[in-house]
Amino acid sequence: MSKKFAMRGVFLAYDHGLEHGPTDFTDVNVSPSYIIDIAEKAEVDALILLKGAARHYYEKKVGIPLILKLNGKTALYGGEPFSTQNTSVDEAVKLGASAVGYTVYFGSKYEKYMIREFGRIEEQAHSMGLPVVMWSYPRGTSIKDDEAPEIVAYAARAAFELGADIVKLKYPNDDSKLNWVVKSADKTKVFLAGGKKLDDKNIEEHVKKAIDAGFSGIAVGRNIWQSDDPVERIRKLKETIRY
Ligand code: FBP
Repeated sequence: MSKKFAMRGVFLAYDHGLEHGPTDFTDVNVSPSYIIDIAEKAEVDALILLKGAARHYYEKKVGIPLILKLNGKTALYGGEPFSTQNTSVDEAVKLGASAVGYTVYFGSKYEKYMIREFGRIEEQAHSMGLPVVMWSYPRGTSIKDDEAPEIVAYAARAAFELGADIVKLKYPNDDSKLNWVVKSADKTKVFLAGGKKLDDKNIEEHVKKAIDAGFSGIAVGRNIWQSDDPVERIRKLKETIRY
């Protein structure tokens, strides 16, 4: 299997150990090797890890492209959302990454720092030929509804203006605005974020509507590796997305 990074499809996210803590995990999916096994069996289009898991578990022989997430925060922190860089683009390359990822909490009191940090990362990654994925999450006391279509569209446009190749967004709470979100992102490819585990039907319905409106894929975690049959879930999602 080639490691060529596709700008569409299903990305399997597994950075929750930092973002949420092990509360999302069971005895089984607590191990990154379980996730890598799913990624390989289901041939996902990319795997999203932080540097710790990547260093211990992502080897050259893993045939799935790696997106190394460069920033993160814990759920223990209760203030205005602020996610800072914990590793570099150089380290991502050393770990075998094909792309890098970064979360910006637009609307947070600290957005200026994240925008600045993202800017540096974006320029360095692009100068080294690596695509950049932005988790574009408006959040904080000034954001009343992060699923309002105008807020999701703003998050999409902000990612385009800041040079992201791919933007990961929440599903807006008005289906009729999905295409406006895609248009707002212009050249930036739009991916759906997963969220808490829904029933199978719900997530596939969301994905279908999003793809019909021009989304390029989904970057999903819990809805896959918390399910009883992760490989089958991915197969269904892939069918909805591109086959
Ligand atoms: P899920 O599909 O499990 O929601 O994962 C996607 C993701 O963006 C992860 O990369 C990240 O850890 C998590 O969601 C962040 O979730 P939150 O909304 O709690 O910040």
